[in-house]
Amino acid sequence: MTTALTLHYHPLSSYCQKVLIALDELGIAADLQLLDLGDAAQRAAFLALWPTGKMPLLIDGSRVVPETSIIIEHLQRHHAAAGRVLIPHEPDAALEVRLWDRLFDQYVMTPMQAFTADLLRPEAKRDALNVAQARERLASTYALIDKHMAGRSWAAGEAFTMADCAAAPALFYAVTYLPIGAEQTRLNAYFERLMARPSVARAVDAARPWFRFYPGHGGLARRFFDPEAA
Ligand SMILES: N[C@@H](CCC(=O)N[C@@H](CS)C(=O)NCC(=O)O)C(=O)O
Repeated sequence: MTTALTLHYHPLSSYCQKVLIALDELGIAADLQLLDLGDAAQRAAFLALWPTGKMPLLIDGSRVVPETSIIIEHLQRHHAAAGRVLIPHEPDAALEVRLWDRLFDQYVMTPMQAFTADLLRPEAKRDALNVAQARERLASTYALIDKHMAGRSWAAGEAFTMADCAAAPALFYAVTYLPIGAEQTRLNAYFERLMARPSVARAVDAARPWFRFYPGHGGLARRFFDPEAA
């Protein structure tokens, strides 16, 4: 374990959760720096560090490491506890993990974020067409994942990988906008398997105090929002 790492993050952010889950799975300790992009001074300082302004951002000594999939590869390569792996060493198996990581980012996270972005806009600026397209994209990706999960425990096979780190927060928030169909039994089972994973459950626990600020919290199941009352 090392403590020379700093992660700029927010516990509510889906992409930050992706990396929190990876840190946990790889057995790595990092100094977690809460980032409030709504604060002008913090935003300016963060933009100076990394101009896309997207979190999370890993600082490893003098290295600035952006983009979640790159952060996770970096963490595995340089800091993972012995025997911990989220991207297999075998090249074809690694490619499958990168494929599903990318599919979850592009086709679940992105449409899910479109719903959130729309809710954050003033009523007059909302874009019904954009939201309808996001819903269609999510629906077609749910169908793809449901089919893909036949005979699999995790997105890329029998081991929990980076692809599952991406899937967990992406699906966690996506279902608040578009619930998984009852007939999508494999996707439903995968969702439950993800939520039961201790690293994922810990990321959800860390986010819970912030859930009331999540624009889609009306769709959040009571067992996540307020487990005591569920
Ligand atoms: N491709 C990026 C996406 C990161 C991302 O979208 N982060 C969101 C939070 S979940 C963010 O920083 N949003 C703030 C903004 O866009 O101002 C990655 O994988 O790191």
